[in-house]
Amino acid sequence: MTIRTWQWSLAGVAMGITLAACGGTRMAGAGPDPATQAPPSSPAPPLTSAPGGAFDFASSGDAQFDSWRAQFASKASAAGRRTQDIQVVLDGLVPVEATAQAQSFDNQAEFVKPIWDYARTAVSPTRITNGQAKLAQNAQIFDAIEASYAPPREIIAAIWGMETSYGGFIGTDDAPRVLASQAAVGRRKDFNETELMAIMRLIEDGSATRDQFRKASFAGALGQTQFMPSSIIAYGRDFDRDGKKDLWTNAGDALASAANYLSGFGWKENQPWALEAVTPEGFDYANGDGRKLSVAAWKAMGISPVTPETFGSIDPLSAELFLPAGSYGPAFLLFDNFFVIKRYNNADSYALAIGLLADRLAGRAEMTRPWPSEIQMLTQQQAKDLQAGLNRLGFSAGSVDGIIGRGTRGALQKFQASKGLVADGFPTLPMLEQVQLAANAPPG
Ligand SMILES: [Ca+2]
Repeated sequence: MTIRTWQWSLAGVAMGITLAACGGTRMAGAGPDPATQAPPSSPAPPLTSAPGGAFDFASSGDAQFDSWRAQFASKASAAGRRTQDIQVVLDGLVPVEATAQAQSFDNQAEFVKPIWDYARTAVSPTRITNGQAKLAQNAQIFDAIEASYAPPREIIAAIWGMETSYGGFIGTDDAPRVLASQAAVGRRKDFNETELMAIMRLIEDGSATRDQFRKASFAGALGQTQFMPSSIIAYGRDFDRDGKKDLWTNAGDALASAANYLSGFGWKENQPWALEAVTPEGFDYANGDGRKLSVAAWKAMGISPVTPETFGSIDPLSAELFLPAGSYGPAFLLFDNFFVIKRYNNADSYALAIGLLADRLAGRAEMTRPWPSEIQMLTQQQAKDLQAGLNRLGFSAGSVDGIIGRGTRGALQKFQASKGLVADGFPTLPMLEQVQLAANAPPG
């Protein structure tokens, strides 16, 4: 969860700390798992420790990793973390192989599948059935959570279902290992180091044990509702009041934490996350450019929200028109709560899937307009080509990363409008060809 925007910033700042190499005795029982230990490089790098010799890490066999670890251990110590916690979190780590790690991130479903494939998978009949059963089994927990926090139970249940199949699979990666592996190569270094220090704090205050952090996602997210360590500190709840925020094995703790997180980011009670909207014939799709208007204003433009139930008067609410499949599929009016869901995972497809699953868990009907089935989506390389072409033409699509987000869609809409095409901002193969044709045309 939380800030899964994988624009890895190279935030590494040379720390300029010179550490004295020194030999040391290994602590008994603190060695790396022999099954995962990489063979030592030749010559093996020396053991390193902080000034004063407070730390004693076994070499990982990766000099860059060992160097980063020694520097980070000193930094954590200077920040007030206890030596024993620094030692237990960082010792025995062997970095994740760079290629395996990159593949994990490249395979993030949010950015590879068409949004409707993602939504279809996310809102599968099995997940709806299981979710309804979980809501029934945990009715008392959900009653109490709904009474204390703003979001409705179906939204919390949808997050639970999406993140870990309702607690069925919480991950098998070691959070310190995956966070450290990224930090050591300078990927989102500040972010990952902050999360490592949060792990040390959680161990220090007795909230969790080192072993619990061995059950994480490949990105270091933890427990049944997949919190990053710093989010456990900031938003975690001890629902059953046993003194621990146990998001791993206690469903109440995990669900109350998720509800508290969404409340903290401003969930508005009794407002929808989105409503499906029917667009009129001849609608100007350029209005779906991220602008926010009142529902009353959208209605005046011929947009009809499909309102399965009353949320009170929605006319004054501010909403954005979202056309995830352009002119080829359903349209939505997005309300503030949609953007609160994105604080959990910053992808439109994720927030859409959570909302649609929650709607089904609440017993609402399927969308009136189906997702398209016959459109060929762009590959990631073609998406990059589209972005590069739009940038070249002066329609700013932002960074050429192959991720079709709002920036790319907005730029494509401007291009389409300039050519007198249906300006729906939807990237199809024929649209890429048009952009490339224009971008490669000789000037003048
Ligand atoms: Ca608890």
